[in-house]
Amino acid sequence: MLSLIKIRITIILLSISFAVTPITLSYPTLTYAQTETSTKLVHAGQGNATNIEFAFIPQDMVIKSGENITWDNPNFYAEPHSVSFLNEAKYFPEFVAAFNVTNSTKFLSSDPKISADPLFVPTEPGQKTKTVIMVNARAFNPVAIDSSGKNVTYLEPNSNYVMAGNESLVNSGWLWPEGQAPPGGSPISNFTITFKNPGIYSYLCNVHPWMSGSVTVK
Ligand SMILES: [Cu+2]
Repeated sequence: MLSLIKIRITIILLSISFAVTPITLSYPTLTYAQTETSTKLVHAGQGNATNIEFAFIPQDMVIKSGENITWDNPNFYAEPHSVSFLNEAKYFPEFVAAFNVTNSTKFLSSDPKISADPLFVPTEPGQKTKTVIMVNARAFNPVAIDSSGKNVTYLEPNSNYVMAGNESLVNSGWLWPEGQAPPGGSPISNFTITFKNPGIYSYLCNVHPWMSGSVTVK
């Protein structure tokens, strides 16, 4: 039941996300000039409002240990992307999640001008808590979760994070084109990671999970 609600809400949010941005499937051939500096740049998404490429460009990077990669969102249209490294599928940061609150908890909208109620999961008889569906901060904000899965550290917007390599989740938060974060949203437009340890690091976008990339650290 709960997962059905989660899936439905995710589909609704995805539908809203795509409803505002027309998609075409003809992708141009893209070239990307890489400058020889210690910081490498990867674009999240490319194209224009009528021809969006949902991809990381370049998709696969090879760097030396100690080098940085910065991801940005260079687009003219307000479509967010994330850079999300997770070591298990269960750490995928969904947009919404179920949270338990005490039965007596009442939620009042902070803005009387909007028509809003939280979504509750139906309660079982005798249940001492109720379960409410809320947006998941780990999906939208920069965050790192250590290898134990228990220590959650929120990062500043546009952070430079040093990757240990065994994290459960490292997420950029939603990267918006410069100046296009929605009102009230975190103005995040880039994310930088310093890779210290050799290995192959795969990542995806939590808005468009078919967008993926990798960083090979030699
Ligand atoms: Cu994306």
